[in-house]
Amino acid sequence: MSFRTTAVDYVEDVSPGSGALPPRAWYAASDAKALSLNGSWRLRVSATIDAEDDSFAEEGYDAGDWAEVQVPGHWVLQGHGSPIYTNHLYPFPVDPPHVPTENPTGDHLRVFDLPEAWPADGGAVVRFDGVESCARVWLNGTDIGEFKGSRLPHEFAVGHLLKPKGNVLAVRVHQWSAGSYLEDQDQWWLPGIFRDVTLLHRPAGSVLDFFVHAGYDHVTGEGTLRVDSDVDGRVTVPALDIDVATGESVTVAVEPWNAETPRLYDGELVTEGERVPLRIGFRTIVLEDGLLKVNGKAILFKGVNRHEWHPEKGRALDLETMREDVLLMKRHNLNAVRTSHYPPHPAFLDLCDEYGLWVIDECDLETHGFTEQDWRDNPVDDDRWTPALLDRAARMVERDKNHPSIVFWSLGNEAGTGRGLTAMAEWIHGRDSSRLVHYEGDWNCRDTDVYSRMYANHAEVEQIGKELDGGTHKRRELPFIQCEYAHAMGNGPGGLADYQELFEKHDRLQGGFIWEWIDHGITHPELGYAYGGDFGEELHDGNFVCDGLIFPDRTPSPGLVEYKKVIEPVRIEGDGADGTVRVTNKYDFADLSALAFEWSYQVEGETVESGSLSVPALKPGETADVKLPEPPADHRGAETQWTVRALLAQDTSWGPAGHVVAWGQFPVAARPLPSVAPTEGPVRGEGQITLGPAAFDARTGALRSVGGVPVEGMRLDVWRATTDNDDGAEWQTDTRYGVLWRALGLHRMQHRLDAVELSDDALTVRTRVSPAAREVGLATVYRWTSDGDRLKLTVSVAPEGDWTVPLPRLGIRFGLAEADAVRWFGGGPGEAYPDSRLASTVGRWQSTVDGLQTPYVRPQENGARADVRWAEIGGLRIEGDPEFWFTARRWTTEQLDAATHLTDLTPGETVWVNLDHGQHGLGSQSCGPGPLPQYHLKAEPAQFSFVFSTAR
Ligand code: IPT
Repeated sequence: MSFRTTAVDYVEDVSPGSGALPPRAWYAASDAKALSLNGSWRLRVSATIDAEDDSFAEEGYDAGDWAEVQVPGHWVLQGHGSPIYTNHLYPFPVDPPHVPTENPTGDHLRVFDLPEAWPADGGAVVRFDGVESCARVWLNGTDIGEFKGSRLPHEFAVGHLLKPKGNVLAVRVHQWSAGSYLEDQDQWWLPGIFRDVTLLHRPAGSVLDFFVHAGYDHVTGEGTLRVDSDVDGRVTVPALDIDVATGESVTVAVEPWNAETPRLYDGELVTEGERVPLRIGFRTIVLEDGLLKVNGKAILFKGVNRHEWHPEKGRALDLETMREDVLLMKRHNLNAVRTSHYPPHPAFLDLCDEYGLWVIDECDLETHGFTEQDWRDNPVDDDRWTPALLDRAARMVERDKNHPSIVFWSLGNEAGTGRGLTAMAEWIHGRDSSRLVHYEGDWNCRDTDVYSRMYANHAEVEQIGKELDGGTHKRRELPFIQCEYAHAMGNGPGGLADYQELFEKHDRLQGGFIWEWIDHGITHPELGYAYGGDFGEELHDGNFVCDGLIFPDRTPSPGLVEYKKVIEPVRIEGDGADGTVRVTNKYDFADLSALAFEWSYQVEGETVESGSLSVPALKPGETADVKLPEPPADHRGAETQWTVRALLAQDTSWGPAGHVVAWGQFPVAARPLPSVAPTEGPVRGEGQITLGPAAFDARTGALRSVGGVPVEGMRLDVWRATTDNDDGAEWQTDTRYGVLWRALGLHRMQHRLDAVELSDDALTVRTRVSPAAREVGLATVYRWTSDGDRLKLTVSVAPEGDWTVPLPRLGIRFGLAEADAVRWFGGGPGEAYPDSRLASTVGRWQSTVDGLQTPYVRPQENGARADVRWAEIGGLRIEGDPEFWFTARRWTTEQLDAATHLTDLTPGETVWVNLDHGQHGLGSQSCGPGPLPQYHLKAEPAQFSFVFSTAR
């Protein structure tokens, strides 16, 4: 016996739906009337698909007591139900195409009148740009169809149903459907009508679908334009004097489009009933000599994976937020974006055309959860699902085909392999031969035009670059990209510069896309930003959803600042001694005429003179040696350096004049190391020992004060609050040091006091630092000397026992009772770590203690400043021999380690300062490889010194 009515069978039907119009090119606005149906809608959420009947769709239904919801939006972010985060696990039993009985269903209702000026003739369509995951639609009580494919547009013909006043648009949205099996992307599950709803007038003779073909011949400098249109008409491009019929080709001299100089020509497609604006970019994409070339040139992707995200609105992004993403990307030297893992709001692609970004447009497809059952029953290898896959491919390609920025069509992400993918690739190749097909899961490149991988380590990337990776014959003929690499979860990624070096060295390596753009944290009243598990989910993947280069509020993280430096389009190297700077243009297309160069000269980190530098407008790949001016007057004995910067010469669409694009620094005179002649000796007094400006505990030899500034708990420190990349992912096969460190007990080191020795010129404290239950230890000697004015500490560390792991950090830490302002000479302004330090600029910096913190959504080690020569904090001046890593925070490392959200960190009275001789690298092991061996902080004998005095 069945209790189900046929009216709900569509939810578990593998078909894409029924009633929708064929997909077609998307455009924002034409001269045809349009009515946005965004805004406040009525909402009723039920626990199941059939708890309520569909009478709400009928005219006259009174929804007065329903809630209100904003469209575009997700109802779970507007107080109805909760978001769920899983990486690849389906949050429901895997039994395709079935979904749970508990299937939150949001009935949406909107009543609207037609505007006065709405023409009486012609038809109309209602367009949904994105609804998750399945919807049934009624207009004025008539069922007009149902659809799946959350991040794809669906249009329905409704002209015959419209009336001037009181139209009732009813949309029933189900959170789960057969379509959910195809949408297992690593992100929050967020049901709702999350993109625009628009009513479009369709005048008689209006435009249907059209395809702009705009190629560029880099040999002749000519572009060829042909606009194929389902409805005949004319195509005009005033700036090019083009006025041709649709379907007719025309070849004229043009400026080509590329991501660096994104020349767009405004045009128009005019049919009998409509004028549609066109923005045409001429470019030709080919595979040639095993390389992807645009307009005759092999390009290098400096990309990022972008999910649509807003901390309050989820995936319902407004235009300004999209623009902010594009501007941030351009200002950080990125040139490419993969729309992981679904087609974005179409307006985002308009922005990519306009500002210039290469795009991998990815289909709304991922079946990653089937990996749990060795990919059995994977929909992409089951013919019953192929129509749904082809529908998704067509909806993406047809919608987006007129964007010059799109280079690749991507079949989807993490969907295993199967016939359905092949069918998609075949269809796409047949429909659009002017672009290439991408899919990462196809390591043999059976269906694809590029060898693409994710998280391959440096060594493998190098093998691939050298073409020593083998593979199928077809693969060997193809270029290589990393569609995902460098996992930006928490503190990191490390190792970017090392990847970039490989990408630039081997032609076959055409760059990559960092995982990922933004942390998907959700604004939360108690937690700051919520992540997986914070909404009581049954299954979740914690903060794996916070792995972006920008924080949820779009503040750039240090990872983005590092990436900007690593991929800068101008290389500036110099030789301080002979006073020349070598400038190399690393753009693919642009010369350097848009940039102005500036030199400055620093003494002890402070700029004493600066001026402009004339650099020729080098073409891509060219290098010039440019003479620097005579260095400013002699600064004998001081550390001096040049800094040369490349700035935007004029305001551009994405950055103001003066915006720094690239820079280089090179030393002239080396730093004089601090020296303290040990002229004083320690004096034993009443319970304390004094030495120069310092007082020590007589029994333990612990430092108590320097020049009257109290100092608490100074001792060796090897622990850091492990980063997501230290901890690694549980499925990582590589060594996960964060886990090993904790198992070894490095977070609970004991300090055994062996001796306090007073000699004529030094106080020496001998200790052994080691964890309970283990034989490994660090014999640690603190040797204090003074010249009466200043106090020098030399720490000597000798590992004992069998150390099989590197150290998290090696240095000293201590507490200061009163400290806020910090000044330093060294790397800044932001944090740096051994394998993420290119962006650290040597200079004089200042901050508050709070300003030194990097707000990783899950608190962890952060905020170290590299190459610090000296720092002043809390009345103390500290000079290093050699330079050191400086960190200060208003909580202990233990508190930082224990915190799960930023709101767990409550400042105490004491400021804890770490002065490190070494830090372990960051790597990318929360999904990819750990730090390269050269960035490991090996447990080996070490000696380092600090000189303390009171700050001037
Ligand atoms: C890879 C996914 O493609 C991406 O969506 C994201 O989940 C990323 O990992 C991690 O944040 S898949 C991984 C198993 C290599």
